[in-house]
Amino acid sequence: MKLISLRLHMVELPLVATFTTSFSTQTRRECFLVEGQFSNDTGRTITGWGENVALPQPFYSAEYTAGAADVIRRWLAPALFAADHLTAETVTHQLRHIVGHPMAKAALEMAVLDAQLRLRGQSFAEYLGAVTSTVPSGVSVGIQPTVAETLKTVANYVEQGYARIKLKIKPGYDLEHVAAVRKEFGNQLPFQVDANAAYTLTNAPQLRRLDEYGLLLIEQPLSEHDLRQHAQLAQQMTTPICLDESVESAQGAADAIQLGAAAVINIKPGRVGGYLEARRIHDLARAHGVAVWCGGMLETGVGRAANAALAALPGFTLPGDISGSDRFYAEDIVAAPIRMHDGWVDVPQGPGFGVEVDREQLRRFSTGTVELTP
Ligand code: OSB
Ligand code: MG
Repeated sequence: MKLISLRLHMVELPLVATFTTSFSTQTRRECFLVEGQFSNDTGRTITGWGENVALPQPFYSAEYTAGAADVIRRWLAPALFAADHLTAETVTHQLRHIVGHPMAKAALEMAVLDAQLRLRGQSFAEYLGAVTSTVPSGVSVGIQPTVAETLKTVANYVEQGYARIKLKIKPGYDLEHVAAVRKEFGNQLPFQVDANAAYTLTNAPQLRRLDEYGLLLIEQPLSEHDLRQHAQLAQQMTTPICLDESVESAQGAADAIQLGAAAVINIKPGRVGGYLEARRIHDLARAHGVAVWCGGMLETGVGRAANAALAALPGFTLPGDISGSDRFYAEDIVAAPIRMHDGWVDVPQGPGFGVEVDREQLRRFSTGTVELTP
């Protein structure tokens, strides 16, 4: 394919409830969708969609929404416009001279993938090698100001039928909340925590106290670059350590596994530069007997649909952060967003990512568009 034009649709969607992590409180989602126009050898034109998952602030990772749009405009888009035979499988190669910016690159790879698969009439799930048509749906619960509010919030998601609860934690908002959730909902509740790098190895004695609550895992307790420290922490506690922020590539995943720093890996396609790298991490982890699950970045319907397909690969043996669209949004920007029922979401089966962007909704939430041409 040849890239004809790119349009970045900057959007701002209100969240149904504020979402607090150890690094920030989000009240709305500011992100952008990438709309790519492509032509194939026979002159057919086709549209493909991608989503940029960077947050507005560089607190989770170095990337941020405006920065991702800027690097696409100045550097990534021109490199793709220069390519004569663009395929999803060669996007990474075309962009390899630009250091970093995995989320910006992933959004572009998505648009190429979606277009390529639509041309072929193939679903993303089939392309990836998905082995199931539904995937278990977990929910990520933000830090609540009080234990009572944590219990109330978790109760609501448990009643809705979510297959797994992940509670965000930080120092001062950890043991007490975890203990209360276990006591209230029992030992059968699939339950895990995510610290978003809020601790250091000196907190090992406190973190170790989480061991008695039968958690599925603790996600990213220490800072992004603390691979060795995560391995040391793993020696000091029985709860499996899962890495999120620390894993930025298949190569990094291999190092983490080798070091004993990751018993489990949270795979987020944006964080690792795209869905093809995400699949490589899946393959690597599976070969090593390391469980993986699909993380989330408060995606709109486009990103969530693609995540559901990824999570249908055989190595995704733990429920992902693939909650229904209504967990974050009263209204989405795709026609039929992901819905959770009885703890499951359907893997989209239509061509490409299998969702249609609703232009009217896009206009409603739009804060501007950036037009890019060769
Ligand atoms: O650490 O998994 C995380 C959202 C933004 C940044 C980091 C994380 C998260 C989530 C949200 O936990 C999960 C979701 O999108 O459902
Ligand atoms: Mg995380």
